[in-house]
Amino acid sequence: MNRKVLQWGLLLSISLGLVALLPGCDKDSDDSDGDTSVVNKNQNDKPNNPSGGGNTGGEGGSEGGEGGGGSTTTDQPPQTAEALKIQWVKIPATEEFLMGSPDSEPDAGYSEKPQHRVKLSGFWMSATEVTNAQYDKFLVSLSDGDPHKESGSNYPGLDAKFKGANQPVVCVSYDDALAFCQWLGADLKVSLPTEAQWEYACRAGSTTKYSFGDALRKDQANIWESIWQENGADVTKQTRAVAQYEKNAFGLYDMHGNVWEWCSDWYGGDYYQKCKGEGSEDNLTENPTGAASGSLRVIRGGSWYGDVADCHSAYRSRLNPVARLDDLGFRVVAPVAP
Ligand SMILES: [Ca+2]
Repeated sequence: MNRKVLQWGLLLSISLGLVALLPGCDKDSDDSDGDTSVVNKNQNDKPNNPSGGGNTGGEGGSEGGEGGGGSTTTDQPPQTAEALKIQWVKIPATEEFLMGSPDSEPDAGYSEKPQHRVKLSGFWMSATEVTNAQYDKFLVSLSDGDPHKESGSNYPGLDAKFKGANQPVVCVSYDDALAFCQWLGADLKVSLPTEAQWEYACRAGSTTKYSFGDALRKDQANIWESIWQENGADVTKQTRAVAQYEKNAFGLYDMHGNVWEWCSDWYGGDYYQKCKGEGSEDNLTENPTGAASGSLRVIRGGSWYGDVADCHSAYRSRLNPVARLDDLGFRVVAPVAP
């Protein structure tokens, strides 16, 4: 598989020496051909034709004052501040879903196997990636010198093309993302999704490679293969406003592509093998939370800079939690009240 290096040059990043692994570059021993050359992206592919309109589509919006902090009930979404306009989608509990990739999947890394049975409680999830508009409200609440102050749209050197109000926030570390969750209101218990929650939500009942089947069209996600045209001209590849592409069966947008999304789990390359072998007697793992410890956090879903193969529903990647990249953001979840 022809892998590529994430925008090292581009980036800012900031984090030279800090990123242990690159999104889209699965370094598992049997999953890498060692090719880390930058792929010369073809910018002359067929223009996409985004579908799905510009409105998020969760069940119910959000209520309450700035900063949230109200209670959550089974039927009510988390009471995050109305001004934030977080659209919450209720993800139903499942007695079982099959997590991971089958042995027959050619794009699967070894860490995606074996497929194993997972049981999950219901939860709320934001219909979209957290946007700059939402994250900026958090930024302005911070005091000078706060360690999160230079994240998101405040990130030094971040190109203006990533700062649109409805584009997903980028250049947020794992801790930045957690701090945003806590700022929403401690009572709401908003957090990053576990990897199992993320994959279940992405699949939305599908058992195929992508939410939409075994192939992903260029017009169904913002990935490298997608080309945008606005006002009759090609547009530079970058993040795109959330909810411009097709939503999945749960009503979630951009689970494939746009930006990678932080998950709460420590990454463990052999974690699925342990789930398969150490679950209950029938190998059913309930509400898994990832490896007990580690140095890398899981990221999911691929990005505008990633290939179509790197954004399939079961694809796993991971990063040093301090990384701040221009194709990495997050979405949020909250528990459903009993
Ligand atoms: Ca995404």
